[in-house]
Amino acid sequence: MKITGVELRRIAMPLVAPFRTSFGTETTREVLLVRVVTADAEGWGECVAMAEPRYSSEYADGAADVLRRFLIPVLPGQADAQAAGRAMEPFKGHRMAKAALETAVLDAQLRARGESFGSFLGASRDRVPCGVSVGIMDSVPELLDAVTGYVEEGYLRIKLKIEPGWDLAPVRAVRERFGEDLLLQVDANAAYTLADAHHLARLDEFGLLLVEQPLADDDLVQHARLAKLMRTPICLDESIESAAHAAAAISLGACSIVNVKPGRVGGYLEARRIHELCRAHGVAVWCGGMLETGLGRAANVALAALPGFILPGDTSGSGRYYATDITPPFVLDDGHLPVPAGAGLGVDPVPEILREVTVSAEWIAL
Ligand code: OSB
Ligand code: MG
Repeated sequence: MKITGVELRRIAMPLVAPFRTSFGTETTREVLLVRVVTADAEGWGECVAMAEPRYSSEYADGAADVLRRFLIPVLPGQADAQAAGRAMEPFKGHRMAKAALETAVLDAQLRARGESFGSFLGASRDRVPCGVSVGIMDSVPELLDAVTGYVEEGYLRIKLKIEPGWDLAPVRAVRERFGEDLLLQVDANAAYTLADAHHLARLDEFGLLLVEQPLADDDLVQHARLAKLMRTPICLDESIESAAHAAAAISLGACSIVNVKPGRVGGYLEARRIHELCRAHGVAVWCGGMLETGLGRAANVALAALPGFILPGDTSGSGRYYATDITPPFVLDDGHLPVPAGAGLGVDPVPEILREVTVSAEWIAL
């Protein structure tokens, strides 16, 4: 497949409500989109790097820079996703940037041959159960209102963002209001240290599915210690940037569940490898999210349909974050989203909407 050029497009999407985590508050999602053009088809990749390096070291402007200077120039003349991935390997890190370019190449390749992401990745279902990530709020009543809305929309699992000072009380309130059958989990985004182990163990009484990334990104050994001190299963997000990290975490006993985010691990091919590895070790995985537009969401839903993705993902409907998505919206049906069946991602940006949210676009000819 001959790639003739790549477009880097910056868009800004207003969120329906501010989204607060232990690392910051978002009101607008600034996204870098990568569009690969070939003679036969175009492909899209959404870079999940955020505007500022708070979730991880990557950020959107940095991703655009490394793509423009290093990653796009080494794309082979004849490239498929695997070849593109190999060509980018000598450059360290920048996994979110690499993932976006690899995904755009994969989308173009699959569109050209009429195969869907789901079929290519090995999806075993045509719809996936959906959870929702609920931000930190100013008060518990405000949180209960938000969770009530999501439960009424049909979400099958609720994830509460936590941080020191916003943990036991909100979790207790949600558990008491919605009962023991609600699938409930929490995500600390690395806001605690091992010195908080005793406090974190108090979450055990709430019957949570998991606690996600309680300690720092590089604290695998501390996570293994914490795992021995609490009953709630530990799930890692930020700590797992590759299949090698997942293997290390599993052998150390640092986690018993993995949040798979394709952007964080360098793309859907590496995400699939992590799925295979975890499946072989009896470690459950689920698909995380990064406030994706419909383009990234489509690929995530396809990944979430693989057989090892046994927990509901952060694969919410488009309306969770955006009043108007750049693609036709993903809408929950009975708590599930359909896996797109069309070629490639199976969804396209709506040209007028894409134009409205575009901040800048840059064409790099190859
Ligand atoms: O830790 O999973 C996370 C959003 C941005 C950065 C990190 C995280 C999140 C979420 C929301 O929890 C996931 C989503 O709904 O897309
Ligand atoms: Mg997380």
